Amino acid sequence: MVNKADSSNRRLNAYDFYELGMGEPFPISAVHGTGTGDLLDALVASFPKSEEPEEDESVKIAIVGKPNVGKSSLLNQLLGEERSIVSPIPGTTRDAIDTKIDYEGLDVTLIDTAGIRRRGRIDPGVEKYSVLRSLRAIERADVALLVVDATTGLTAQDAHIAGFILESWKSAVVIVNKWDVVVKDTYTMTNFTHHIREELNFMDYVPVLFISAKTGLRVEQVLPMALRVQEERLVHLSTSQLNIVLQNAQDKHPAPAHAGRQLKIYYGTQVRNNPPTFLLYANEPKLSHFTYMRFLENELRKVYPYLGTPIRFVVRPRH
Ligand SMILES: Nc1nc2c(ncn2[C@@H]2O[C@H](COP(=O)(O)OP(=O)(O)OP(=O)(O)O)[C@@H](O)[C@H]2O)c(=O)[nH]1
Ligand SMILES: [Mg+2]
Repeated sequence: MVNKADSSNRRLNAYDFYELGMGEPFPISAVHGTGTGDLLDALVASFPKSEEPEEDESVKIAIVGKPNVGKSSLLNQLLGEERSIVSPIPGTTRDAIDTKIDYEGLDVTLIDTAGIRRRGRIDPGVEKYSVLRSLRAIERADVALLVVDATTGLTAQDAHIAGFILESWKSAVVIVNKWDVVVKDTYTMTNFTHHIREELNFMDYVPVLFISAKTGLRVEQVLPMALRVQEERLVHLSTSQLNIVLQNAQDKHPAPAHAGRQLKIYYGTQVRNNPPTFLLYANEPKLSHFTYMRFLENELRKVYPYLGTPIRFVVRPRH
């Protein structure tokens, strides 16, 4: 770190410090703040990447969704007591609240979060902070309960949160709340499910529950479903099972050729779980286009559904 690098002249000279042989010099000014961002980036990049699980071994379930959809009401129903503040003013819960419970002998942490506002509509200050807390809650969780409001239908903002859950490789259950106020006929639930499947077509493996956090309707199904989805993260598929799927899929529908070249997957193996991650060896990984990988994923899910859980393919070359 080369301090007091205030003028552009000094900034240039700072590079003389390369000669010290102590690695890259960072010209900064502690007074003016110049260069400190780069220094921080480099510092953070040098931290060891810890994959170690938190000491807390409990199953972590985050309750996420837009403001006012009923996240805190759901938490209260799950706990059977008024633990977090329920109010009709959007954005009441500013911080994530962790509640540890013992569910039939299993340690579970429920994380109630502040609502996630759509990007660009976040007020500065506290609102922004609470959004970051929500996204962090998803990162800390194993399973996210995505609570949506039945009275408004699924919005772009809900889909955005779902996208974030998927990007973080977390499992999800969609909870359609306030089902008590919906005027229903025989088809309402089917139509609503269809609507969700369409809007969240990148996540068609998620289970959907229709509940009322107010009346308690089907709330008793929420935790069993969340825990079932969590177990799917730990499923291990044998190499032989996986290769049968890969072979059959390619026989049924070979990868389309691009400029005369065609992806050929030779074999695969599950290298990780939580979530299930498959290493596939192929002739040319760069030929693995999204649509074909999606097809393979769907074929795999026909054999093992991985309810509510994303699965990951990593394609490597084998010459
Ligand atoms: N009719 C009906 N109203 C509900 C239901 N669940 C919640 N509400 C109402 O919706 C409003 C918001 O509920 P909260 O539980 O505070 O919502 P939240 O998602 O935690 O809101 P923020 O923390 O502010 O993001 C309150 O007026 C609740 O009474 C439900 O199932 N049915
Ligand atoms: Mg709340």
